[in-house]
Amino acid sequence: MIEMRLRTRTHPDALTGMRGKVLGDADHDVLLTGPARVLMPDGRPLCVYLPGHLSPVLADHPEVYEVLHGLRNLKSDNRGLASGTRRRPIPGQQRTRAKRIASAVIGSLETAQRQTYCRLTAWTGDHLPEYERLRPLLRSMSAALAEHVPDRHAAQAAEVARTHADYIVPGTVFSTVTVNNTYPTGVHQDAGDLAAGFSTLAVLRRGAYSGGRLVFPEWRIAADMADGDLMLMDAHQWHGNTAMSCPHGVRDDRMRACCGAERISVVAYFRERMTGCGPLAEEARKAEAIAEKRNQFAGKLTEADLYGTTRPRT
Ligand SMILES: O=C(O)CCC(=O)C(=O)O
Repeated sequence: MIEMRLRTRTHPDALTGMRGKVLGDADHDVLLTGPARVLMPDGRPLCVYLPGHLSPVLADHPEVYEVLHGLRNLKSDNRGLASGTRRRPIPGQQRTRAKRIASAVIGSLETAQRQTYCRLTAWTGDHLPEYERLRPLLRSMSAALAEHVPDRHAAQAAEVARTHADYIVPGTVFSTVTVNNTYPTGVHQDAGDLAAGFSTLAVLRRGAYSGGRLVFPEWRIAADMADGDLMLMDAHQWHGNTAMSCPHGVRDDRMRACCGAERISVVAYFRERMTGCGPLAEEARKAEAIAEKRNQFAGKLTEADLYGTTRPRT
């Protein structure tokens, strides 16, 4: 494996202008093509690229692709800059929304704004056997993190040990997984994952397409992730993808329907506020109590009535 220490970075003003943008090939100078460890100028790891690392586990477990492919119709308008657009206000609501993209969050989530209890995401709760079928892939990703970035893995494992087992993929240091299907992410930084930990990103690829390279634009480094490739990465650094195209065009429907092109990225990580969650059954009781109050008073209650005088953890 080659090791590379970066010296130069993109000027902050230029980087600001890139936020939310889908990148092009002019946004990187170095394309990683073999196993590589890339360090930032201060010695912290930016990424470790492991081409083909997951090919054996994907070959042994074809069901993993089937489950991930099955998630392609789950859309999200909550990915902010990663959607390649800016958030827009929703009339009459405090919430904002970005473009709808094929991005699904599966696994566990902590409390957030109006979701005042920890939980499994809706898909996960409804499809537990399918979620469990992803374990071989997730275990292999977690083991690679332990082997190649042991200090970050240890920091994450320590937080996992403080978290109720209901929320952790057994045999891994992951609580949560984002699965993206065939769209280029705009330049963004991930949020909510453990700062002292490290993120892991796998790619499964089908059909003919070009682009979709994973780029760290501040450092002008990229990888054209092939099927079975794994990137261990600091997701708090700006990152995004180059535009994707296939012989029939660039739109998502063209990519899938005409070219049979598919790029699935699987981002597995630990959400740092999961440590504050009670057992799943206890959190589910909280959720039921709130739903019951809502139903009883059908929209006549304030947040203080529902949650008490102080706002619960968000
Ligand atoms: O698909 C990729 O290469 C990047 C995915 C990503 O950055 C994300 O989902 O946050």
